[in-house]
Amino acid sequence: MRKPIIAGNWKMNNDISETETLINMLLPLVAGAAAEVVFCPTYLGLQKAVEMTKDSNVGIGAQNMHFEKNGAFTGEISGEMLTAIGVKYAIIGHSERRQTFNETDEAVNKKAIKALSLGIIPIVCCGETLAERESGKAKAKVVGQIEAGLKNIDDISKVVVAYEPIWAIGTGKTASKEEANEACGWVRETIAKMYGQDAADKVRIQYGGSVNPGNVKELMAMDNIDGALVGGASLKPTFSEIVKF
Ligand code: G2H
Repeated sequence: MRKPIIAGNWKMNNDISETETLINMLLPLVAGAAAEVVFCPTYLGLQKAVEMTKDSNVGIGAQNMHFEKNGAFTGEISGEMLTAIGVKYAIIGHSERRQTFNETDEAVNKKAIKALSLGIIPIVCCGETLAERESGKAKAKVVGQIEAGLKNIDDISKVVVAYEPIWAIGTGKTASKEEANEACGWVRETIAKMYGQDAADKVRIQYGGSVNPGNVKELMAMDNIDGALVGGASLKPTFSEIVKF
């Protein structure tokens, strides 16, 4: 059985003191959740977040990481720096990073491999644009991202994949549970071709894109959906309703 994993992607929201306030508010509310719960604040809030959650059921994740250890990479943070402060997860290849910061499948792959080598669980994102969905190219896009982004992985069972259709991100538009499940199925099928069915059956696949307390239950009931990557709704007290779906 795959343990559900629900992660809050706080994106570029909350300074350190707001991060502290949000954690203080959410911690008691998410306590006792059956799902694995992850908060992903900004880089600036990570250390505080790790300290504040150390005796709780919440793990802390970064929203990105570089694949090199150190060097002339202005503005970047390495996986080694994250593990040094106790960060346990890293979102990799979110569509906002792919679109706004030109992150490629090749970089996603290097980051995923590096994260795993350090014991960080990578949450690797994939998903198609509206134009790709409308022109029947959604499956090809998702399969291509998984083939390129998840090649040469030693232990695929540790990887978490987030399927996030770009047209459903922050738009209030959610993929139907059937559409979401079908696409998560493409992800599992591709991983099965690459690493075998047994390994693919262990990989947790999240759906992301306007997940909220009202739609989480039906999404989580689908056989290929093992969790959620939640943006806007993870900044509110009702995030607890999502993790306790
Ligand atoms: C998709 C999601 C979180 P939201 O980006 O990764 O954001 O839930 O606001 O659509």
